[in-house]
Amino acid sequence: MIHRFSENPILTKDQVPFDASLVFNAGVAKWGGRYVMLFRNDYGFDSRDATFEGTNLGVAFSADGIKWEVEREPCVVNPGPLIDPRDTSKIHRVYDPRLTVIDGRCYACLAVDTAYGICGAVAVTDDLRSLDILSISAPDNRNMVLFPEKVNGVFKRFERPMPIYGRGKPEAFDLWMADSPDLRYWGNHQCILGSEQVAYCNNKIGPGAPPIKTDRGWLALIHSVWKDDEQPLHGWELHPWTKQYSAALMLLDLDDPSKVLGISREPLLSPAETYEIEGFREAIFPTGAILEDNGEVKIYYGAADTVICLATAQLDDLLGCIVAL
Ligand code: BMA
Repeated sequence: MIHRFSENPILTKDQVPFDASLVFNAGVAKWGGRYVMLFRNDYGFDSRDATFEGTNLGVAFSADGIKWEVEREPCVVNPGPLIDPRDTSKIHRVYDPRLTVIDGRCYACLAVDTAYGICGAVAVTDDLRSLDILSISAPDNRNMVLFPEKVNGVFKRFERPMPIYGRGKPEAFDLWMADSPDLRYWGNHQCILGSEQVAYCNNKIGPGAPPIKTDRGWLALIHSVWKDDEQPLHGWELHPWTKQYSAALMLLDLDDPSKVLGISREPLLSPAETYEIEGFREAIFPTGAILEDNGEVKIYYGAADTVICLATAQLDDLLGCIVAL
C-alpha cells in the first residue's frame, strides 16, 4: 500500500552545487505552480571523528516533485525582530525545515540550536532564497509543523518539547499542539499524544509533516522511535546508534485537532532499503506530505540522515491503516 519510489533517493549531495555532505530532512510544498523544497545540508564532514563544519538550508525546485534542481546558494535566514540583531551568534544553526503554505504564503518551521538550548522557529519566505523568522519558542522544543489553515479561527502547530527533568526517564518525548492568532504568539499548549500510547515506540515520538485535511479528520505523518541498546544499528557515528526512527500516522478530529482519533496500527515505513540503512545513522525521518488531485500522497523523508527519499500511497489506504486509540 506504500511504495518507495523506484529511483530513490531523489536528492543527494551530488546534486548540490555547494559544499554538501549529508542532504536530508526536507520541507516540501506545492507553491506557485511548482514543487518547492528546503533541505538540511550538513557540510564539511570529517570522517576521522564523524563531525561537521556546519549546517545550512538548501533550496530546490521541481516541476513534478521527483526531479529537483538545486539553487546555487543556500537559503539566507534572517533572525528577525524577536532576536537581538547584535547577538545573532546565539543561533548556532537552523535545520530540519518543514514547509506549509497558508493563504498562498509559504512558511517554514525550523529547529534552532542556540547557546541556550534548542528552540523551534516559525519563519516566512517570499521566494525561499531567504527566510524571515517571525517567532522562536523557549527551549527545549523543536520539530514544529504548521497546519495549512486556521482551525476555528486560530493557527495551529505541532510541537515536540524535550522534558528531560519532568518525564522520569531520558527521552520519553511526546507530541504537543499550540495555537496562535498571528503565527508569532503561541499559547494553549497541550500534550495530544503521549509516547506510551504508541505500541511500537519505547522512546519518543514527534511530528512529521503538515497534516492533510480529509473527510475523516486531519491525517498527519509522525515519527516514532524504538531504542534497543542491545541492538546497535548502522551508522558512521563513533558511538553505537541504537534509535530506530520510523514513519507512522495519526488522525485528528477535524474541528478539534487536539483530539487524536487514532494512529497507524504499525509503522508505515521503517529502515529496510540500503539507502535507509547505510549512511550517517540508520533512520527514516518523514518531513513532507503532499496530497495530489488523484488521491495519491507523496511522502518525503530523510533516509539514513544522508539522502532524501520519496514514497507514495493512496490517501484511502493511509486512512485504512488507522486504528482507534
Ligand atoms: C532527530 C533529529 C533529526 C534526525 C533524527 C535521526 O532527533 O535530530 O534531525 O534526522 O534524530 O537521527
